[in-house]
Amino acid sequence: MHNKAERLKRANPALKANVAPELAHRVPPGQTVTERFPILHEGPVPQYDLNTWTLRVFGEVEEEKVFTYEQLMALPQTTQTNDIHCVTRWSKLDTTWTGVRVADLLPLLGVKPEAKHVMIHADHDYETNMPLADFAREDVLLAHSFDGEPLTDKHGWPLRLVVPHLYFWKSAKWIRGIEFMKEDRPGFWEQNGFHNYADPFKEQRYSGDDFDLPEDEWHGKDFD
Ligand SMILES: Nc1nc2c(c(=O)[nH]1)N[C@H]1C(S)=C(S)[C@@H](COP(=O)(O)O)O[C@H]1N2
Ligand SMILES: [Mo]
Repeated sequence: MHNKAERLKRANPALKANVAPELAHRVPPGQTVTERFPILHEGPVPQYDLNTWTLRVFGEVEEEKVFTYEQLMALPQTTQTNDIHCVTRWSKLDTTWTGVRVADLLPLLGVKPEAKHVMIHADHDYETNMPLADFAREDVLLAHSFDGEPLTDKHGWPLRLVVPHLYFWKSAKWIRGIEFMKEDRPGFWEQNGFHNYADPFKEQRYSGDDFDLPEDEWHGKDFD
């Protein structure tokens, strides 16, 4: 009986996910869909004054740049709807974000051809890395709003990254810097047992088998 259930799950992804069969292909293996919006991060929630908040662009660029919040808001704004997938096994479908597309910002940054990777710097001392090609994808957003409202403090106000095609830890909240790099370097979770690339459809959760994350921990967390 048990084995049959296991076989069925493998054969039919719709049984794996708690969603209608026509949505099942959007839910990566091992994920459960939630209507909630869990809140996950390390450390305290930062507070900012938008008059002094800045986003710094550095590393492999012609010259360092610092953007104010006002300057970013003056750039073309995009609203998009995408799914998000957290390594703690929740996925949320059809989340709507507004902000500046990285693809629209990149041409203004003078990125050197040697740059192949990026490190996203966020408060407090959070870092996450990805290939420049992934960062430059059309659906990667510097988001200031969720569902038409400014981000709540806990979800990353005033600015967070949204990288729909990778596990959600790559979508850094409270971002303050973008560093362009020749060589890859692991960020915070990538140094702490999480996969360096993090494709949810390939279940790239951890870099080794010995990593023991309580995968249901989000049930006990804050959410809205
Ligand atoms: N600055 C910062 N960004 C962060 C984190 C963090 O600890 N610090 N946690 C990451 C993780 S592990 C996840 S799952 C998502 C959670 O985003 P949410 O709280 O909006 O659901 O934020 C990511 N961004
Ligand atoms: Mo996470």
